[in-house]
Amino acid sequence: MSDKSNNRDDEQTGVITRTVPKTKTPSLYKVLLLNDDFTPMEFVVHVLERYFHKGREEATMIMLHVHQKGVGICGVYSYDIAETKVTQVMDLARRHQHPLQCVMEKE
Ligand code: TYC
Repeated sequence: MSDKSNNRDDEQTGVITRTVPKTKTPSLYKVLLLNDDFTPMEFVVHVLERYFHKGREEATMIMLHVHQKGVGICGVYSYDIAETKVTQVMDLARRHQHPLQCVMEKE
């Protein structure tokens, strides 16, 4: 840590104040859906509407993209939000016994 003792407080009171900013911009994470042969298309559209706040049209476009290309982006979030989305999707898929896979990936 490269603190400099060049603050005026130092001369006047002997108190050394931190001059190096400590903040970091938070990393962002993509939440991805993976294709499989069994999860119904309508279920994937529902997931995109419910957890990623997509309208029916955009949700259908993303679902078809995943169906054709194998993977697609649902959204980009901070770590905690992305993790929650992945858990919610995986939980719903498991409850409906669909093999749908949802993962997160650092941007
Ligand atoms: N491939 C699936 C089907 O033909 C549909 C599907 C789309 C599954 C997207 C998963 O992430 C997915 N029923």
